[in-house]
Amino acid sequence: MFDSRVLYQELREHVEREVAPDDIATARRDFSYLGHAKVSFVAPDSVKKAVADEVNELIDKAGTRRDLRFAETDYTPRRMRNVTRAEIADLGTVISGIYTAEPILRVLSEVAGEPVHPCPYEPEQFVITCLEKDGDTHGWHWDDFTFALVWVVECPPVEHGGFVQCVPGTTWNKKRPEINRALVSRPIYSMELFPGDLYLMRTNTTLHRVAPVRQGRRKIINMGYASTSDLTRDFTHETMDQLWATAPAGEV
Ligand SMILES: O=C(O)CCC(=O)C(=O)O
Ligand SMILES: [Fe+2]
Repeated sequence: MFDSRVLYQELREHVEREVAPDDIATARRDFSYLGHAKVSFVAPDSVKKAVADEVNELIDKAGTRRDLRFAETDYTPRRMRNVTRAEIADLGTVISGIYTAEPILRVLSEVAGEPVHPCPYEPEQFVITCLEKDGDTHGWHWDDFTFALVWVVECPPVEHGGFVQCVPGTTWNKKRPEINRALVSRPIYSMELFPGDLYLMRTNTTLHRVAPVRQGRRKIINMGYASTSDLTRDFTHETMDQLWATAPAGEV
């Protein structure tokens, strides 16, 4: 049986003893220039393994296929299997505990250069995504809230897709998303990822996507976080609300 107190203790000790000021300084610089940074040093292997075990279990238990496109992101494709925040909180224990863990919030705030808060809108707090079929992709989009921390559980070699691409310094006009305009206006950065990696992205001003997977599987958990200014802003949540309201496409 999983003991969340032991895991929390390991996380706290890891952050206190193993995270070097240089790791944070490098990530902070990348994050401010590029809108994203690898932060794989945030958690020890024991925590990554506990998160990965829960992700694998919940995909098998509750994963739902989706095949959607939204006007608000220029109809870019979302072809994937998901487990929602509500399902993760109901069926799991590790992820919801780690999400609000103070040592993680502290490191993320240092990398971001500003306070990072749990997301006040529950459906965007965390979501599991599995890309498993030829052509599965999380197409170009922005997120509503400022930050996302992505834990990579499984990822195919870059030759088979599944890497992340992003365009920092872009903003989301939901009525006129003009994604192709953003793509030709600024440099696109691509990030190779491996199982056990974590990355932080400024997702409200960084257009991003996961390149289509051709072979193999890609499993992640995305944790969304708010900036201080998000906490006092009014949001609309079209894409998330549609994502979870839509009847599942195909098999479970
Ligand atoms: O799978 C990824 O690396 C990114 C996921 C993402 O952008 C999202 O869930 O909004
Ligand atoms: Fe996203």
